[in-house]
Amino acid sequence: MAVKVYGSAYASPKRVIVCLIEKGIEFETVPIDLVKGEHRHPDFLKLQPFGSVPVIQDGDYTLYESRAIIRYYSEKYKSQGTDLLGKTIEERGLVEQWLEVESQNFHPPIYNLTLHVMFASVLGFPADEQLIRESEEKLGKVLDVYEERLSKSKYLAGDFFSLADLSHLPFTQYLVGPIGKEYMIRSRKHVSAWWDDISSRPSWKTVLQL
Ligand SMILES: N[C@@H](CCC(=O)N[C@@H](CS)C(=O)NCC(=O)O)C(=O)O
Repeated sequence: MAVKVYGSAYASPKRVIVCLIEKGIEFETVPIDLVKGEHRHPDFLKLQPFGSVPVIQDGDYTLYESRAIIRYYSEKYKSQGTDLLGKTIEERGLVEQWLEVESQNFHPPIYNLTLHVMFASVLGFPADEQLIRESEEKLGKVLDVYEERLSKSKYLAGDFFSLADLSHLPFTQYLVGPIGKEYMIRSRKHVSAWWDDISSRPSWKTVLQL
């Protein structure tokens, strides 16, 4: 039975979809329109009580939080498709470390940029220019750490592509595209090479065509 992924048009669900493709897991998408407020409908809140996407349904198993979902499938199907967790417990530790960095350091400023540059007008609130400037500055500092790390290893957790890299795909795609701040990637040689590598994976190209 195919895994149902709710909200596939948005960035966080794309984190899940690219993982499912890397793992060779069959899925179908269920549209949720955030602009129309479908994520606040009582039926949706039964699946995700905090009202955000993604949620997956796998038979009678329901799971939300994109990073929990990608960890779940990478572990459940460890030997199927791309191994996204590392071969040793030490590699796994580094995958987890960089997944946390993505979630705790990289994500907050890039989420603010996404909301205020891409979605303010569509959601009907004024973009906060000061927050945009501060978020850009914070993200730049995070990317400086990435530049240093990626000067020593090809990918974040080591010399293998993992969930830590994959988790960056959807929002970095916004950064280089609609947010209009590609210079933040291109001005850092190793980050730039890493982005070219991970964003040219067939799985991500498939997501972009969905
Ligand atoms: N921590 C959640 C965050 C998901 C998230 O921020 N989803 C956005 C779309 S990319 C959303 O549903 N926004 C609507 C809202 O939160 O009201 C996850 O990773 O699954």
